[in-house]
Amino acid sequence: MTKTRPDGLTIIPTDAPPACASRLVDDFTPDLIDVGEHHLCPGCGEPIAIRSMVEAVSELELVQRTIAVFGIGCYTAFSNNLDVEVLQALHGRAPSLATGVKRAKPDTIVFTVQGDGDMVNEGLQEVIHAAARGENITCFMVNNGVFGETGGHMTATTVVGQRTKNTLDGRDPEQHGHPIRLANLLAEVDGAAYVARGAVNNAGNVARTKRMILDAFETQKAGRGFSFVEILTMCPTGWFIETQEAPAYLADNLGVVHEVGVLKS
Ligand SMILES: Cc1ncc(C[n+]2csc(CCOP(=O)(O)OP(=O)(O)O)c2C)c(N)n1
Ligand code: SF4
Ligand SMILES: [Mg+2]
Repeated sequence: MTKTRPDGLTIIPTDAPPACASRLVDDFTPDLIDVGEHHLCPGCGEPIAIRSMVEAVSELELVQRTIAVFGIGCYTAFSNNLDVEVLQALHGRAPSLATGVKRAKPDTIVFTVQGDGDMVNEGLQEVIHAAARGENITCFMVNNGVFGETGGHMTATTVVGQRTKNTLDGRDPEQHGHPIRLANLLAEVDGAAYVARGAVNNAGNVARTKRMILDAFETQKAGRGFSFVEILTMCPTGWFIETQEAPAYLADNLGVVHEVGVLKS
C-alpha cells in the first residue's frame, strides 16, 4: 500500500511487486549486450563501465574487428553477455594475452577489462611492461578499491582509512602500506600514449568517462600506442554500505585519492 511521508511525498512500496506493470519508455540495451539481465549486485558500478565500453565499440564501428580480454573479478560475468569476441585471461595476465592477440592480428582492436585486485595486486608488472613496450592495445581497470568477488578485502588501491573485510578499523599505512595510484604511475611510463581516470558515480562522470573510453580507442585505432582508462566503480556490497550511499561514498573516499581526469593524451 502506498504511504505518505510527513512532507507530503509518496513512498513507493518495494516489499511487493507493483499493482500494475511499469511503462517501458525505450529499450536502452546497447547493441552489443546480448541479455538485459546480469547477476551483479544492485548499485554495482561495473555494468555501467562495461556498457560504456561496448557503446564506444559500436559508435566507432569497430564491432567486427574487436577482441576483448577479460581478467577475473565480478565483471567477468559480463564476458558471457557481450556480442564481441572474448578471451579469458589468468589473473593479472590480460595485458600479455592482449599483446599476443594484437601482434598476431594487427588489424584488430584489442582491449582488456580488469579490476584493481586483478590488475594492481595480482598482475601489476604485466600492465607496466605492456605500457613501456608501447603495445597498441587499450586496457581498462574498474577500480572499486576491494576484491569484490571474493568478499570485499583490501587491494593495493584501497585508500587510507577505508574499511574492508580485512582492515576493519580502516587501512592503516603503517600496517598495510599506501594505495597505488595506477593511472598516475602509468602516465609516467614512456610508451603510454593516453592515460585517464574516470568514474561512474553520477551522470556527469559517466559522460566524461565515455569520452575517455572513446579517446582511448581512437588512440589505438590511430596506432599511437598504449592507452589506459581507470574507472572508479561503486561496490556497495564489498564496502558494506547501503546501495544508495555508494555514489557519495565513492566521491568522498576513492575519488579523493584517485582523482578523476585525463593524465596524458
Ligand atoms: C590465482 C587466483 N587467485 C585468487 C583467485 C580468487 N579471485 C577471484 S576474483 C578475485 C578478486 C578480483 O578482484 P578485482 O579484480 O578487484 O575484481 P572485483 O571483483 O572487485 O570486480 C579473486 C582474488 C583466483 N580466481 N585465482
Ligand atoms: S561485490 Fe561489488 S563489484 Fe561485485 S557485483 Fe557486487 S557490488 Fe559489484
Ligand atoms: Mg575490485
